[in-house]
Formats: sequence, C-alpha cells, structure tokens
Amino acid sequence: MSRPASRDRPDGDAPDPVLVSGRIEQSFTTGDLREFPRRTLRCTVECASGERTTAEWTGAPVEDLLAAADAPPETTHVRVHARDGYRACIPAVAALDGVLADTRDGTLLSETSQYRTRFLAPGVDGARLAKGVTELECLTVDPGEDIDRLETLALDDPGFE
Ligand SMILES: Nc1nc2c(c(=O)[nH]1)N[C@H]1C(S)=C(S)[C@@H](COP(=O)(O)O)O[C@H]1N2
Ligand SMILES: [Mo]
Repeated sequence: MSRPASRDRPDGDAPDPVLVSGRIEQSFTTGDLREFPRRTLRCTVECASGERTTAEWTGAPVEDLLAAADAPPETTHVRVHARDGYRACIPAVAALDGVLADTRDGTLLSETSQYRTRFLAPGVDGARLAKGVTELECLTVDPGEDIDRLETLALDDPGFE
C-alpha cells in the first residue's frame, strides 16, 4: 500500500507506516489506522515537571492493532518506538486499553503537530505517551528484568510538539 508524498507532511522523510510486531509484523499507514473502529480516550499527559494537559484522543484501539499482528499471549509489555528514538515500555494490561491516536480534540494531529500519531493509555505517565509512533512491539519480559534498560525516555525534546 502506498500513497503519494505530500509537501506538507510534518514527518519529513521519517518512515510513514506504524509497524506492529507480534508473531507477525503488520504495517499500517495513517490511512489504514482509520479503518479500525474508532476509540476515544480522555487522557491527561502529565510531565514529571508537573505540567499537564488534558485532551480527547481518538484513533485505533491498541488491542485491535495487537490482534492484527497476532500478539503472543505471553506478552508482558508493549514497547512503543517513536521517530526521535524514544522507546517506552507499557505493561500489556494498560496498553490494551490504549489508543494509537491520530486525532486530538477532533482535529488531526498532522494539522497541529509535528507528529501524526501518538500512543495514549489510561494510567500511564506522560513520559511514556510517545509522540510520532513508528512501532508497537510485543515483548515478553522476565520478572527480574530491568525495564529501564528496554527504554529510552531521556530525549525529551520540548521542540517536538
Ligand atoms: N516521541 C516522544 N514522545 C514523547 C516525548 C519525547 O521526547 N519524544 N516526551 C514525553 C514527555 S517527557 C512528556 S511530559 C510528554 C509531553 O507531551 P506534550 O508535548 O503533549 O505536552 O510527551 C512524552 N512523549
Ligand atoms: Mo515530561
């Protein structure tokens, strides 16, 4: 599946589709994402610094995306990868209630932001609500394993809005 490049793409030449990796790999363009049932989540993005914003985020249910990629039942975490190298691990139970949003408060993210997709899930701290998602990856993490080592959250770029 392909679509013509657009001059006003905010993503520049970043990889366009979102890859979902379970037992199989599926890649979805933002157009494909809109074919899924729409889920809206009211979610507060809360920064460790104390700043917070609340909005309604709409997009494809993470649960459906994972099912499409045949997520292994033993999945413990979903690792969300983003365009800027950001990687965040979300406990699978929380991720399943999440949404891969393309819309905030009824407006396409691509019209207002430097990114077209964002991962949102209830109860997840703002630092893990990745913008500009490139991949949702199913992981099975051993109980003793250090989750921090699977993440890269230190890039916070205030210019990526
Ligand atoms: N890809 C990506 N996602 C990211 C970040 C980032 O640097 N890169 N910063 C995180 C942090 S620390 C916060 S607090 C929120 C900020 O979201 P906002 O720009 O909507 O306020 O995005 C999160 N998602
Ligand atoms: Mo943050």
